[in-house]
Amino acid sequence: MAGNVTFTMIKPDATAAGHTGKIIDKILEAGFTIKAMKWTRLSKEEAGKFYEVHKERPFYGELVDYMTSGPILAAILVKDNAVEDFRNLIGATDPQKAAEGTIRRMFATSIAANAVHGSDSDENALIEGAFYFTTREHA
Ligand code: FUP
Repeated sequence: MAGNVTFTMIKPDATAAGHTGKIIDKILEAGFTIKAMKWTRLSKEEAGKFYEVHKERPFYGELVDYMTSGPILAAILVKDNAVEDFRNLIGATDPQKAAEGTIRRMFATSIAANAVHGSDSDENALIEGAFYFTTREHA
């Protein structure tokens, strides 16, 4: 059975453009509850570690630079079928390919600056949540 937890980050392009509140509204309207939330800024080392799975990809350096370029909002979200439902809510990685009404279609500017992150599996949701929050913070 699918888990009920996912992890998100509202990324530097979206926080800088003042879209944070509107994106949170969309997330709540879709039925997610917020279990933990943190306004923070990643160091190069932290961003490099978070995206370590992409280390060999050509866009890795750019991705790390971009993710450290400004503040982000990290959050643990709860809902039945959280990972899949949240991926549907944010839309495809490339905002031009994202469906009408999805968060990336509405707020993202490019494939790199794509407004939000959403975990791609239950396992990664837990790993990524633990990257930012201790168990006590979201107990
Ligand atoms: P997603 O799961 O939709 O966030 O997409 P990926 O895990 O494939 O990619 C993670 C991040 O790498 C994206 F959010 C943005 C960045 N990326 C690029 O900058 N260029 C690409 O061609 C693909 C991904």
